[in-house]
Amino acid sequence: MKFIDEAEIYVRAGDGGRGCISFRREKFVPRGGPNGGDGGKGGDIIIRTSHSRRTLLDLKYRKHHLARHGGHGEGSNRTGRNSPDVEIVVPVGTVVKDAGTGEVLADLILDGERFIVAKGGIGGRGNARFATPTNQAPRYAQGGIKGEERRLKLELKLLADVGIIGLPNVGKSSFIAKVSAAKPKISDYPFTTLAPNLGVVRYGELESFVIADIPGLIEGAHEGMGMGARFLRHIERTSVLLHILDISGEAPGGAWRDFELINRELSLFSPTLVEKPQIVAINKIDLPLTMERIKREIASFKEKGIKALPFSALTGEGIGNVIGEIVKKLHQTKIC
Ligand SMILES: Nc1nc2c(ncn2[C@@H]2O[C@H](COP(=O)(O)OP(=O)(O)OP(=O)(O)O)[C@@H](O)[C@H]2O)c(=O)[nH]1
Ligand SMILES: [Mg+2]
Repeated sequence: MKFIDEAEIYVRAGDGGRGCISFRREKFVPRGGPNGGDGGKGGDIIIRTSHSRRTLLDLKYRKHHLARHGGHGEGSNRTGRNSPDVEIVVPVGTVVKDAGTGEVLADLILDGERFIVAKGGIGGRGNARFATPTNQAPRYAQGGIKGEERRLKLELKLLADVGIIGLPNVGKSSFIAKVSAAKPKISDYPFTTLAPNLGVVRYGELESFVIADIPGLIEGAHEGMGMGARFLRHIERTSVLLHILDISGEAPGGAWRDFELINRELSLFSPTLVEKPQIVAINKIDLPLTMERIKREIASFKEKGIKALPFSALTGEGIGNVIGEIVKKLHQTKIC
């Protein structure tokens, strides 16, 4: 289940400021010396990694990154200002390539790593610097060096942060389709999903996370029943599980029975999987039968100390709460 996130961006560092040509003018000093200051440095463009970013989504919307030019030098030996660097924040694991040649410029694997992708030009020297015993009044200064510019291709192998589990047909793929741009197959028969789907979910200004669904689980999955448990390894590295339940059908024992069944299969497959934080959400609240039963179900989960969130993947009702809870849990697990 490899899913490569990509973004192409254009970066341009700032040019260095011009050096200044100027001469001291003072009363009673007829021939003041040169006092043109140097130009300031243009800003660099820096790529920095942070665990707070999960995907390259925001860079698909912001493609141009320009740093400011350095200030020009001025008279009285005043140096032009250095311009601030511009930082582009990317997820840990991002590979930076030259978009033209495909050459790998950096493979950023540590949190907080910084890499200068385009250097700002240094400022030109002012005429004060060129004064020599034989030329005490130089009438020239340097221009600033141009800032580097580049087209970059950023690539990131996406790993799911959130895994969706549940019985077949509960609406796992419908959830992904509603909250991301992914277009998984959705149908009213069990085992519609034969291979995991990945979606990128955007929230807040710049944040996003990756969510994956897997084929539905049934009793005996750990022994190979249904699609079996072989897809569970795809969600072993996620931080949070979203457990979707459906109470619209005939379900003796209600949602709690389904909830326990899935958790039993999880623990038989892998003890670490069952210990991951789970968000419990009951789908299809747009259906009258679900609405009829929902209060009782939420109450019975509450008795066991579990918050069950009602939502509809069809109408979108309650989806915001589910996303909010996921984000909260991701923060708690220090992923976001
Ligand atoms: N009324 C209603 N139907 C829904 C809702 N969410 C999903 N469904 C329907 O439920 C059926 C199953 O949805 P899927 O998203 O394919 O379910 P799944 O859990 O991915 O199923 P498998 O991949 O087979 O495990 C489809 O017919 C969906 O249209 C909902 O909120 N309301
Ligand atoms: Mg599905």
